[in-house]
Amino acid sequence: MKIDVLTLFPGMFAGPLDESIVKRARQAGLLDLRIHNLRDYAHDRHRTVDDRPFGGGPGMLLKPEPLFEAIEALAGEQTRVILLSPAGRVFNQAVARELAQQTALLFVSGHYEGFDERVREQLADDELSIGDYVLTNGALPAMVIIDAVTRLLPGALGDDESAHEESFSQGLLEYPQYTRPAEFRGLQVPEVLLSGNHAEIARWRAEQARQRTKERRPDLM
Ligand code: 4FV
Repeated sequence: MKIDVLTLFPGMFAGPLDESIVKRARQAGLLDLRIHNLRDYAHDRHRTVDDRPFGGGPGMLLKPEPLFEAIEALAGEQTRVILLSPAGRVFNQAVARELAQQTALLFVSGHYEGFDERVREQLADDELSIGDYVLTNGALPAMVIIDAVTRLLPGALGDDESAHEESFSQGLLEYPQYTRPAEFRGLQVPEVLLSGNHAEIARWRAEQARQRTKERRPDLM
């Protein structure tokens, strides 16, 4: 998969995407990730990327010219252009699975009060939000989504890491899990998990996942 990110803060991407599973996926050629500075597509002396909103109001907006030039330069036929903003559809595991099917993604991370509307109208294939809160810019949302999508790429997870038995894979929260020692400070691991009776263990886990989801996230049921 090819992922391009357009941002005013390329430096923020150094680190989170250079570790663990994402690092391995990049080294294995499963993910071709490139970070682009929007300011490189502004050609006036001050490399201006923002301006005041027509009609007044607080803050600044991202201008159309640098964004159009950058997106038209970076997006190919197959590229899905995704704006990141609180006005987007809320990202979740189902959307992560959907994006993991694509061949090329271009994330446009916002800043200031957001984008000139013509960018949204003319160039966006999709718009995503990582949650109902306001961040300083769209760099973290891009990293969150890239992390969730990368681990779904075939071959990204080693065999000791599994994508199928986890939260949201069956639409439910994950069941409680335990590892050695079987007793810790008098706290016992549930007997059923030590029984070796795999059918019984699967039943217990399914029931635990249902109960936990019902208690904590009835909206998922
Ligand atoms: C955001 C979110 C988000 C809004 C103003 C950047 C900020 C600034 N993006 N999910 N929540 N963006 O808060 O995606 O432009």
